[in-house]
Amino acid sequence: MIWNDEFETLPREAIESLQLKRLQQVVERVYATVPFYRNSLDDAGITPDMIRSLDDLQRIPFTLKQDMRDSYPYGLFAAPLEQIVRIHASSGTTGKPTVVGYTRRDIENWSEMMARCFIAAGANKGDVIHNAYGYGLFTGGLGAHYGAEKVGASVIPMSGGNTRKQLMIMQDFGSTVLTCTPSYSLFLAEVAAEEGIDFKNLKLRVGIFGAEPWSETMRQEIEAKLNLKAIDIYGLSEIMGPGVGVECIEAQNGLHLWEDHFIPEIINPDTGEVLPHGEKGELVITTITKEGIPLLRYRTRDITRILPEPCICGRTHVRIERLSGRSDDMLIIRGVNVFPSQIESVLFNIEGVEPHYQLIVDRDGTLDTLEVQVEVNEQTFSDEIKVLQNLSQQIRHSIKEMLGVTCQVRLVEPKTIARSEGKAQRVIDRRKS
Ligand code: DLL
Repeated sequence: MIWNDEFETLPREAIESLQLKRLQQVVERVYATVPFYRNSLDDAGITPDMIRSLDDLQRIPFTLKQDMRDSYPYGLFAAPLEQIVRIHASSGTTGKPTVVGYTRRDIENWSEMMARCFIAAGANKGDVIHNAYGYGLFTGGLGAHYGAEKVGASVIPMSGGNTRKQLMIMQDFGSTVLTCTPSYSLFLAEVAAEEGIDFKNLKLRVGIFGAEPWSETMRQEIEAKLNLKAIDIYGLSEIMGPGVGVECIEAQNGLHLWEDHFIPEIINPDTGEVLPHGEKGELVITTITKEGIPLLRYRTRDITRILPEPCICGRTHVRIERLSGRSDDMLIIRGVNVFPSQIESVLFNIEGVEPHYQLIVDRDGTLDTLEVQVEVNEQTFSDEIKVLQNLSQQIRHSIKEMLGVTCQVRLVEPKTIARSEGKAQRVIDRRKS
């Protein structure tokens, strides 16, 4: 099923000519209305009429998260506040949040893209969508909500938290689709097991999970524990919120990125050089329909590659590969680049280990140290010391073998690593403090 047949299956040439027209319009718009863009384009010696082909996009300077912080709160808005009908913000780990504003048309486009995502994920009218993304300044809750309503499904606006109540509602209301972070879905599974609730007796069919990195192995774990198809959804508040890209249920392989609204590029994060399709690097997105806060060449810091091959589902928009981490939360441990998702993959393939872990990075003198704290299951925990020692040896060994980094492993009791209702905190980097 496809929500918007006309736009989701446009031939390549039609997508590109639409992109060029819209790119020209957005460059004109920000040049006229946003002093930051006028200055940065002037500095680069570019005027809007110089954008004559999609290749000219490469002449435009990047926009960074810091640029958004510097113009806090409304400095990058391209529409007056009278036209802004919604404001969201993403909480950074440091300093002020990044603020985004939406015009009525922006909300309509966002709902349309989220509707496409729900249909691509296999949800539809008649579904009961249990939305456990947080409602509030975070874009997850309301973003999914509007898309679900647009599709005509029955939305339950649960928001995060109150896990036992979530399970009760899921059972009693007959929820068929679950939307939340992947880590929260596993927490739901854990509490369900404590309560003696078997997901096989629930009506859930599909889960649409995103907002944080997760691995293919975690997908298998979620699908088995929650007895549903787990679909990956990507988005970021700066660009829109959830729904920038989504997997289709037909292929479950790569996320279609809505190219009639966004132009994706992949760059080398160190040099800024644009990389050809298929190569891995940092995703850069230009919004071409947004009115409230259009962004030119926004550096997402997310690492992926563009998969241009046609998809079996019939959508013509390119796919991006499952996100494999961020260029800025990439850990460098004694010179080795390590993404938390790689460690996760190693852990999840080891018998007796639970999908809950935390990485503690520290410094001993001049030497970086990595401690991997991971929960073991009840059964393993009650085993002899020797068994536990062997298990931690095995984890150490696998991580060394797969990633080339030496670490300490600390096996912890079941349910001791803090659970999150939203994004899980996987890394504690003490070197920074
Ligand atoms: O997390 C929007 C969202 C809500 C997406 C619900 C999907 C579902 P922010 O809080 O601004 O927005 O965080 C955006 O989260 O740059 C990625 O690093 C990460 N992220 C989002 N989706 C995925 C995903 C929302 N599917 C940041 N896989 C992004 C990996 C993801 N990382």
